[in-house]
Amino acid sequence: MANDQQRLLYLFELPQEDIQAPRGGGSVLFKLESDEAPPSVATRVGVSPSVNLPVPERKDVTLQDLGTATSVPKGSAFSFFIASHRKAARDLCDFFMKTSGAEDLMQVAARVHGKVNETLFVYAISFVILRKKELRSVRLPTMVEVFPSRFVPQEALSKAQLQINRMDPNQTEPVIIEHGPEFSGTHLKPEHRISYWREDYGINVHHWHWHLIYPPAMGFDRDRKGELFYYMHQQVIARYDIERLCLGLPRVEKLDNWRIPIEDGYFPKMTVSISGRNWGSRQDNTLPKDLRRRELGEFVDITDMEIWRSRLLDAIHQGFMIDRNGDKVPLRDDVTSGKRGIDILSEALEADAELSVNFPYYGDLHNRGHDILAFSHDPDNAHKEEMGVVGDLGTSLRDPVFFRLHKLVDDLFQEYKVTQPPYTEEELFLPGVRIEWAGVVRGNEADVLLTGWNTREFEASRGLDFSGKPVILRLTHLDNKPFDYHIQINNDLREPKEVTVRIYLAPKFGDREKEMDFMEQRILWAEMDKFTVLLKPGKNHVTRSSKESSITNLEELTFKDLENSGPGNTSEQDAFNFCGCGWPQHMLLPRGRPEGMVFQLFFMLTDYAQDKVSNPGGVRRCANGVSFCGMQDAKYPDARPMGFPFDRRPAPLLQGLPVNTTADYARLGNAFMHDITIKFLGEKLN
Ligand code: CUO
Repeated sequence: MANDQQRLLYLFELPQEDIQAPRGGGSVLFKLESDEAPPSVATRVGVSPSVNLPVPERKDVTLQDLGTATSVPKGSAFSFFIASHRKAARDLCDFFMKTSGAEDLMQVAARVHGKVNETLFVYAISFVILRKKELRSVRLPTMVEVFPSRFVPQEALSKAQLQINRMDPNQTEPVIIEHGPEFSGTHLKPEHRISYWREDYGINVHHWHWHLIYPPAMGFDRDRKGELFYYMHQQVIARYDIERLCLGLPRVEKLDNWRIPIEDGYFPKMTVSISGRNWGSRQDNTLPKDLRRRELGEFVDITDMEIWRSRLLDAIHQGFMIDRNGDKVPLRDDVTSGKRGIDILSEALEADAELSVNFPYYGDLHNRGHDILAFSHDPDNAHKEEMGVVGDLGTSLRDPVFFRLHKLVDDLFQEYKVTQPPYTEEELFLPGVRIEWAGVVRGNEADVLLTGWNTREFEASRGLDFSGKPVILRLTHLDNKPFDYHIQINNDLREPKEVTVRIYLAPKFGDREKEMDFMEQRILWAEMDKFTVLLKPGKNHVTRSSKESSITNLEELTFKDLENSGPGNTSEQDAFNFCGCGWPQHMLLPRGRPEGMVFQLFFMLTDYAQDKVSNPGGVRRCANGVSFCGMQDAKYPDARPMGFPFDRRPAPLLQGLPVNTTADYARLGNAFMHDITIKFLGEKLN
């Protein structure tokens, strides 16, 4: 008898093949009762299935019930940035949400499979699994295995197929596809030097997963959803800029002039699916143009983008937005509704058409920005070309232009942030608690951290059919050696004190190889960890492993992991799907340099009594990705603004002295700064 995990897991396998094709290496078969199994697929593998998933006829599943879900053509790209595609997703998710329990969802989804776009299908079943309480024990397999063609060039996949065509039919050894660290281009173009980072599977999977949890216009809101859109993307930009500094590249420039060509092109070399449709390529120096994709209902003028940006800037500088009734909506935190100024701004900027205070007026700057860029090579469909990768949630970080667009978005958020009053000394200081020393230790060595390459294997043959043969993807990625933070803290109070420990990392020197002032370094600080600790009176030695980071997700679950995971209903697994979101652990540290690069760690303790967020019904703790992804069925577990204390201008005076650099914050006893070195070994880490 199949368990919930098995019932739903195989809906993710071979998304482009007939639902009755054997899955699980031939051991699993969806059997659509009353339909004839297509013999070509059912008999090809020649293994008799051990798990049969019977799917009775469902008269309640008709094409009409799917609304606009069938409007996205099969085999083509699906983009959450396109309004008509979002509507299709909403319709399909609403339909799947009406099911009750894993068996019902499996039957309905199996009947819908093959009738809608493949990416849309996977998006919708993932969305529903994440939101249905009764499906909390079901985990999602990694996108790398569901859609391998989003992670490696088509050439590599075709080579594997050719190899299979030529090999002895009795061979059972898998074919191995090696990929990286040389990715989409040569070093003739400086931007290619950082392609190992942009094309990393983990950060692209993270981005897909994050947007699955926080989608716009899907008929729901979440605590601090807008603020998290700002913060998660701000941190991605900060980390990208840090990586660029490691490589001697200048920091990314915002795309604020849509009337000049975009210098850097991007050639993904990948296909959307087995349909053979290629992701669109953008030549160097492509001029963005008004978008006229009639088949998608997408019409945007460059002028619209300029007007929307200008209106958003007006709102930021005036301190209020104007709603559809013409009333002012102040851009400040509202205690009654729980909405913060940053949420209001973010929902108008992202934009969430349902949550924006005035969608027709403030427009759709960020989503449409993705669209204009994704179609800049064929804005009017004259060439019938597919969108570029920047239009897809699971591939957009591959393209350098993603970061230029999101730098523009972040620039608007920062414009708002600098209008906010700096934190007062009272908000920053925690009397009675002092950090005596803090740093990092790896093995026997203090303050030197190491990065290098590593590999991770995935089964490409779970997502694509290679004539029923196993094919393994061996992906090279940046990695780091685990380390521990050590923090010595004196609690001078007479009683125990619970504190939040906040840890950030930034390069010590900017692109001019000079120490940065507070404002320059402010937006480069990358959050590394945030946790609570109970300090006893007197001396405390706190240690924390880098693997416990509040931003990271430790593992990508493969089909194999999930097949071996048992019934999948233990309490730790309960919160997993949500927590499965997070920055990849292997990308926790920036690369550094072969000769070593100096970074600064910033530690700060704040009063947990003030940071605490009450969550009625108790909090579902999970170790993964909380800072970037929040928590399931719970409020974001930190009352302070995200990015605190670096999200605002510095306090002009601290303890009576001016603040010029971050080191001036470390004058407070509850903060501490420490230099460390990150060395890139350039070889495979053991
Ligand atoms: Cu995540 Cu633009 O929001 O890609």
